[in-house]
Amino acid sequence: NLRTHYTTQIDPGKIGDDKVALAGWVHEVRDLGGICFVVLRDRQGRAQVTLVKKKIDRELFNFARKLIRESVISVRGSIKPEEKAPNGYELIPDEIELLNEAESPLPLDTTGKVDAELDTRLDSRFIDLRRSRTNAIFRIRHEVLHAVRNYLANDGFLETSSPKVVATATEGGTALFPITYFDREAFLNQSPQLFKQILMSGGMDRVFEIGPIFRAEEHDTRRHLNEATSIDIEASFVDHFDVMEILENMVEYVYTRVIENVPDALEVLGIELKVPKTPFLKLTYQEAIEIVNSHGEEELKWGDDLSTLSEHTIGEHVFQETGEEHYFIIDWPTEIKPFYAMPYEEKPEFSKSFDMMHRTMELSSGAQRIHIPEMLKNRIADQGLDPEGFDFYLRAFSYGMPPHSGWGLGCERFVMTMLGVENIRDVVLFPRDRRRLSP
Ligand code: ATP
Ligand code: AMO
Repeated sequence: NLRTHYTTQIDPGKIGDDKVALAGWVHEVRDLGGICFVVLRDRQGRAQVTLVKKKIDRELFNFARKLIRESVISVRGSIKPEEKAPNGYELIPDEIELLNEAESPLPLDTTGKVDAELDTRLDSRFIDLRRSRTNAIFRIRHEVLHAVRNYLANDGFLETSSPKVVATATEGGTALFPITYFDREAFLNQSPQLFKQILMSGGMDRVFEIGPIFRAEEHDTRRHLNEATSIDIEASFVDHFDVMEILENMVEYVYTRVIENVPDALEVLGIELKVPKTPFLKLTYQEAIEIVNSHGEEELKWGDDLSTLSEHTIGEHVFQETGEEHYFIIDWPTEIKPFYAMPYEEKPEFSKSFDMMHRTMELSSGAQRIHIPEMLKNRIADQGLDPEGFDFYLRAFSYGMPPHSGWGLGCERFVMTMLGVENIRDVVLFPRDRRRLSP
């Protein structure tokens, strides 16, 4: 066995004379002459391997002293409680096996002592991931997705997958990536939107998907990716208020699970996470633009989309008033929402749509959908799209489509706002943006 435990799985009080094996990377070698410490690092943490010259085989001692940082080793030996060592123990080795030697110098410092530019870190992501901050972010991201799946499955949602190669656009406004599909032109999908709606006609009732979305947005910002991960739900026989409730409760649940399950990762990042209070404040679009206009930095007219600056103005305003970072903006003008959003019967210039916002940016959009085929066809045409291209979608509405609602939540934005990370690329293993196609 190369490994019997992770470094954090050892309870020095419980492990007696049993031999253990740890495996990982040489984080540091401290050679003090008469004593040598090798700090071994694995995914979960660190352990101190202690070699006292007088008490240990001379050859093993000399071998340990010469280990090159970031080489891969497996160490077998016995555990001794030691309060000053990480996790309260040290490992006295019988054997150190060098599994792979690292070259030096390293492309990046892994100890966190020397900071590197994001681009340098992304170019060498394999080694960046060995830094404790990066490691913590991705352990938290895992916990977020795990909690999302748990929450939705427990709430009766079935996990589904939709095609990523498609023939049509869904989200007007953002461009598509064209690809060659045999002898035809096709596109990378911007959203599971049309497919999750078709599933409602199929009687699947409540579905969710966690998957990639592709958007050929040319802008280079800290919160846009060209390939992002979307958490999507769609549910039948419910309205937009019902799915907003699912969303806020899910957010609350996910924060709670992260605090409970990965406190050590939060500690590495120096974050004291606060669970958002539900229900989230609901501002109407009208109220939102009034807040912006009353702050005087910008003048918005009814029908304008919210700029980045206005999102910040409203976010700060809400935070000052409520102390909370999450809120909804509801009842958007029908004309600035996608064709599938349901207008209010009595005031069709407003739609049953919402955005879920964080103080700093939009996290999610959703709506009750149009389930009446004629109305949907007209809305597609109104937005300058060709209804014929939507045949495969529209057909699902003519043979018994229930009223339904749903939302899409950007996974990366959810994680970055939770952790207060400045750049969205920090929460993606291998980000795709305007300039980056490798690794
Ligand atoms: P979504 O597109 O998912 O609705 P989003 O937050 O990406 O959400 P966008 O419509 O892309 O929304 O942009 C929202 C606001 O961000 C826009 O009103 C625009 O002012 C601003 N924005 C978009 N691109 C840029 C950019 N390159 N630089 C600065 N601000 C931008
Ligand atoms: P929307 O276009 O608002 O809605 O996208 C939903 C959420 O996905 C995230 N997102 C992105 N994150 C990073 N980079 C991008 N380029 C990017 N684009 C989108 C955001 C955004 O709020 N079909 C609807 C959802 C629905 O109505 O169910 C949709 O796609 O967090």
